[in-house]
Amino acid sequence: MTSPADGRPDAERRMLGGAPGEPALGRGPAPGDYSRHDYHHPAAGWGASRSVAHVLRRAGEPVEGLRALLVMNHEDGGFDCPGCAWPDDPSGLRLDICENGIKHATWELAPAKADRDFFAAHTVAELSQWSDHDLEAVGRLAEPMAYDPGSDTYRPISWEDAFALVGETLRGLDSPHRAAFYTSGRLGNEATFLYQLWVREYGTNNMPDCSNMCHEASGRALTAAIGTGKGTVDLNDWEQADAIWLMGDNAATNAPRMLTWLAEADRRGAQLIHVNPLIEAASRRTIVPHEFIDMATFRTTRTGTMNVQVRIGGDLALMRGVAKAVLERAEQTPEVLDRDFIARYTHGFEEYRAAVAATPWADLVSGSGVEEQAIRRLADSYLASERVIIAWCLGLTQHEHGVDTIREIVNVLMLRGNLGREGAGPCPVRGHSNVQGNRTCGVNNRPDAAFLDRLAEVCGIDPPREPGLGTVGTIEAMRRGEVKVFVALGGNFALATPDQAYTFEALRACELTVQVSTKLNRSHLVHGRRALILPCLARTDEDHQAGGVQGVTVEDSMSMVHISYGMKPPASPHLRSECAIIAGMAEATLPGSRTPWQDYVDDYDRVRDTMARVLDGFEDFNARARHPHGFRIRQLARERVFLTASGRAEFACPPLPDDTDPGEGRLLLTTVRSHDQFNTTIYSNDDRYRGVKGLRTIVFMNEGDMRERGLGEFDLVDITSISRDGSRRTVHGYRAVRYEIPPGCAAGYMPELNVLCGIADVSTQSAQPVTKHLVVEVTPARETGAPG
Ligand SMILES: Nc1nc2c(c(=O)[nH]1)N[C@H]1C(S)=C(S)[C@@H](COP(=O)(O)OP(=O)(O)OC[C@H]3O[C@@H](n4cnc5c(=O)[nH]c(N)nc54)[C@H](O)[C@@H]3O)O[C@H]1N2
Ligand SMILES: Nc1nc2c(c(=O)[nH]1)N[C@H]1C(S)=C(S)[C@@H](COP(=O)(O)OP(=O)(O)OC[C@H]3O[C@@H](n4cnc5c(=O)[nH]c(N)nc54)[C@H](O)[C@@H]3O)O[C@H]1N2
Ligand SMILES: [Mo]
Repeated sequence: MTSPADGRPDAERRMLGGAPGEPALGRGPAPGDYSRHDYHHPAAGWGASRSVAHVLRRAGEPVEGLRALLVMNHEDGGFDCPGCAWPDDPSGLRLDICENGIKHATWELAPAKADRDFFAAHTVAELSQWSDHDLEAVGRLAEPMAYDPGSDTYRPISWEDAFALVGETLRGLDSPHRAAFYTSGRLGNEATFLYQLWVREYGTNNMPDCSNMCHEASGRALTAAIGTGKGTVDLNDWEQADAIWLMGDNAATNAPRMLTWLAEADRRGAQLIHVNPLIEAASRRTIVPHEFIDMATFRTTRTGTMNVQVRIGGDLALMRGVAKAVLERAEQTPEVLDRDFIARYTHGFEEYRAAVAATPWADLVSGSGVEEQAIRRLADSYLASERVIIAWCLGLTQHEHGVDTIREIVNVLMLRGNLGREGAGPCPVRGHSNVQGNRTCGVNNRPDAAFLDRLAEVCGIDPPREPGLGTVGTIEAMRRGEVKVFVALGGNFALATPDQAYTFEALRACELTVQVSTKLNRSHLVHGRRALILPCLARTDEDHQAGGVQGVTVEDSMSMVHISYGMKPPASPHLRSECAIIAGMAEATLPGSRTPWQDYVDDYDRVRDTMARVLDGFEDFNARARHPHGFRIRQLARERVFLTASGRAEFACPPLPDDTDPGEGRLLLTTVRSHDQFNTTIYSNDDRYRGVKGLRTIVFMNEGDMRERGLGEFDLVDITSISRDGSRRTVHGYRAVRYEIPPGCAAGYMPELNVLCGIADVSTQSAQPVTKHLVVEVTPARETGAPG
């Protein structure tokens, strides 16, 4: 294979936006023509179908692709879509697939062309100049590889030698805390359990995960408020709700199967409220993809009844405003509050009422960027709806005040008893297909004592009790030389994390980096002194072990657990399952271990039997996982049993954020996904619903903010972020694009713009990087380079 066309010697620098006067290179395919138009079509529907046809053609495996799709998310013998965590339809009536799930599954179905010949032909220095799209587009990884510094290439290594290297290096460290073990939310429950068992038997809780960048704030807020880190609603509730609020979520792109449920809610007259600085596609209309008559006749259904264009970081003030309007109304009409619920089940109401009363409307309006009248209209809608679900995603979590904002959502819900009853409740929309299951099954750098006690008792190990490092803590510790071995079970740590300059140095300072992956990515090129790439089976691959074909379980956003089987022969005969790779590393690390690692790998039922004894709600796991739709982990808060210190659901009175005004001449920048990417996996440079074609290195800006800076459409700009610690970072050669976004706000794409998030820019509430809340200056590009 030859090098992609744009393999210029400075491509890596330009991808990072580090070349003044030159248009930045995105991480997608080599840029060509670009354009922008207004998108007026409904979400999903025929635009999605065309896009799917294109993806299948490009994959060159339309038959495999189609066969895979037909069993995706099906109750019997299907595999769980490796994309997002939106639940499957329990009625089985709907063809439960979506455009982006199809893109995702076909991307995984690629042949294993990243093999020894490929790696022999390309040095790491050369591959570093390839775009991230081109790296993944090589195909699936074929066999284990080890980095050879002499030739600057990856060379084949046997599985046994690879495991021995991991074992020796870990055993040679002076403390288990010198190693960190990352997970991305794709890992099935069984492998998750074995992974944390290995790490804790070895002796550390250094288990950073993608949740540390994703919904950590949701978990912490809900645990404090209602005694569970998860949402309480399921799809039944979605079918019963009179109002669904969707805050900080681009559902048409990131959870497209939700559109079906929004459309159905509209048909029964529910209020559908979208709170977002951008008017996203899900707030308009959709053609429900499984309704073939609608598809054929272009009949659309509404998926939004009200848009509230909040300013970036203004959600807490907005929700406080809703509470204020509700409490004001209650002075005349006390019945608008659910007094019985408040009295029987909650704690702290009077304090909250006083705090709300003391907050002037002017602060709520300036904090949210929404007029008082509009906030009152939102409150009227809230009061007019008997059963309300509030759902949210990253637009709320990746802020300094993420935890407080979610506490405020729970406050508002509790005022009218919208918690623990049908059709109502809080609903975090999770990201990766099994990110929720990872936490349930023990991946957590701050495990609770009860879980560790059970693990110790059932598995006969002595787990460490002190909290371990999360994602940002791990980067800092690697950079200081305190963590020397970094193991990643999936994901793309180098790119998904903030502050690439700093993070790359941190990874390069390691003695050993180990990446268990399906496809080549940046994290294989930014590596330690020694480095391994260990290729694993993907969700779509059949998994054969001594005990026969194995399935793995996953948990969706609504706590449903079910089993998933691969449906095609493995991409390469040299791949191993994640369970087998973990067991191999564990045996090499812990020679005296009494854990039956090989027995677990032979038959995953044995892992599930152990899990059933350790994890709450997993009784009879093997049998229940095989029910047609699996089972739901019992949610006590749904039954109004609150495992908080007071035994009640807690009102909270967080102060209003003081960081909504970025300062004179500055903007708040939020980083989002385009329609054609899955996190760091970039399929194309298009963003269909936002009307962008062919370009990812853009910044969406308010027209007035552009005028003030003398900027026209597509003008080249430099973006400089001002970090909390005062340090500055610049990306050069982006292009300004006019967009309907509140003044003072701007948006651009992750992972390109992660460069701008300083390592210090971390929420003190959740330890999450504040990637939806960067303070920036946007200026015309310093030198005008060649027209791009
Ligand atoms: N196709 C596809 N599906 C995915 C993913 C993917 O990359 N591609 N990623 C998966 C993962 S891991 C996750 S976590 C989810 C992510 O799903 P989303 O949370 O939808 O992801 P983002 O693209 O980051 O979009 C954040 C949304 O929040 C809005 N927003 C930004 N700042 C604010 C704010 O201050 N307030 C409010 N109210 N809104 C704001 C943005 O305009 C955008 O609509 O999707 C999952 N599903
Ligand atoms: N600026 C900014 N940064 C963000 C975010 C943001 O909104 N803005 N969002 C954050 C969020 S929500 C998340 S979840 C993280 C995502 O962070 P990660 O989860 O670390 O990143 P992904 O891009 O999902 O990882 C993709 C890689 O996973 C590997 N992979 C795919 N399938 C499998 C599998 O089945 N098994 C194994 N072992 N490997 C597999 C492939 O090699 C692929 O290259 O990014 C975070 N970073
Ligand atoms: Mo995520």
